[in-house]
Amino acid sequence: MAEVKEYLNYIDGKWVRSKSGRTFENRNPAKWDEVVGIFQKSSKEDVEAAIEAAKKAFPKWKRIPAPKRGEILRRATEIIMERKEELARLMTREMGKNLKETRGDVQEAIDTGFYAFGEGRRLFSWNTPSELPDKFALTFRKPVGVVGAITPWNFPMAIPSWKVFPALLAGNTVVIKPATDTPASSAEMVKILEEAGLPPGVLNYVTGSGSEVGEAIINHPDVRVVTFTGSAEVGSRIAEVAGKHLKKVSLELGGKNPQIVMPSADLDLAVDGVLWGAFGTTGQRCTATSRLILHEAIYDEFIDRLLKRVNELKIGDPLEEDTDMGPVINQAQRERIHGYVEIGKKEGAKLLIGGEPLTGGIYDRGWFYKPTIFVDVTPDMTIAQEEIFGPVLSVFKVKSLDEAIEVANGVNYGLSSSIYTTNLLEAMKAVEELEAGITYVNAPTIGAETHLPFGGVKKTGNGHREGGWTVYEIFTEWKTVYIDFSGKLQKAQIDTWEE
Ligand code: UN1
Repeated sequence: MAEVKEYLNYIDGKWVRSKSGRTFENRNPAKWDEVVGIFQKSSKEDVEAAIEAAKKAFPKWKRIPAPKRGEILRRATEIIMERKEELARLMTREMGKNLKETRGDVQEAIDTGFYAFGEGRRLFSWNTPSELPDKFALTFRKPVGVVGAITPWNFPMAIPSWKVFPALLAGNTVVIKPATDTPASSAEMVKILEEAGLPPGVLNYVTGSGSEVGEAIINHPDVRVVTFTGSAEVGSRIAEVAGKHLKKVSLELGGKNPQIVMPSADLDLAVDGVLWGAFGTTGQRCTATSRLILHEAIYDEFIDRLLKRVNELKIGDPLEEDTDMGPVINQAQRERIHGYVEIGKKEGAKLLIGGEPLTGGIYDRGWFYKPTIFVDVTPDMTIAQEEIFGPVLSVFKVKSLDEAIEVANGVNYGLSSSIYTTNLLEAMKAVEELEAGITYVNAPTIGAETHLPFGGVKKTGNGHREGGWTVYEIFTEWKTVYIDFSGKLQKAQIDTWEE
């Protein structure tokens, strides 16, 4: 077996061990016995050093013109492009999703990097007429300061890139804490940014647990923005602490995303959609389809076609090109998913397929779980309401579009949503009525593109949107400037203008 690589923290431009002297292993969820890397189990002291470095680097970094900051991101993105295949393979080993998907994950980082590069020559702001003569009213975007980025394991490079690239482009400095299940992909991203010429201290990388490293980041007074993607529970804790310190905070939390299928839909297309939405990434996306809402007129037919296709899914080693579905991320998560399945059965939902771990052969070496479908699910059940984050789909039968929309909206989350129909009026109504940050028509709930706003309503977040131009609202503050060249005292709201 090849020697296992030890990854260090990156603080003030140097790769260093944790002052705690502790480390942790990152294992391949498809092959328990394979250690992907050894990482630093950092403490509060490491976080303080990283924040100190970021604070020290900020005054210089923010003075570099945005187009020039963008040049560094462009170089980094070009390196990611060159190394795409190798990065995807590493990511599959640490996260367990198949190669097609990890290539897509790296591609999201590439798309985000080039968008950020372009934004260096935009970062548009507004000018507007003053109410007084000989006076300009202008606005500018300013960086906020030190950003703390806490990222999840399901998109090991894409989500760090959504946060780090725009934060840096806007002139902030960053401390990133990646998920302990997937720290290698973000370490590679940091190395690439270093190679592309990012000055020391501008980006710092500290690995370790949420309770030590995450808490130290969110509680530190010098971190002015916290950006987090993960569970609603942790998000709410972050908002509480950030509220106490009056920090800016951007949260991307859970989803319970519905796909509605109406009688006029192309059923094969809708089956393709739900298979990809529910079982792609083994159901471990915030945008995953966890609820399928079928009109009664096509219910039986649809379930038949869906079952046939689920049985054909190839579940196995995600490094093999034809694998559709890999394992779930870890043992705790598999137990959690199974716990929900047990609750579903107890509450009276009918298990149509799956509902247990896969066993035998390679399955005994990884955290594999069968694609699982429940029918006869009613909106009040736990599996209809809570985010499971695994390959579990709940199916509902409805009599009308109105009822479908009512079921779709009857949860606390509102990230993504989808309707399959060829009826224009139904499509428009769904677009108008579905309570979600994203609605797809004749496409699955997953597959957001990086240059559009990404985020959700209700408990999915706190009103921010990542992606595209909207992410720059998170990482900038507005400066309003009035320039009076009248040569006299002019009083807004009081003086009236006369020739
Ligand atoms: C997530 O699951 O947190 O739209 C992000 C999608 C991906 C991003 C998902 N582009 O499914």
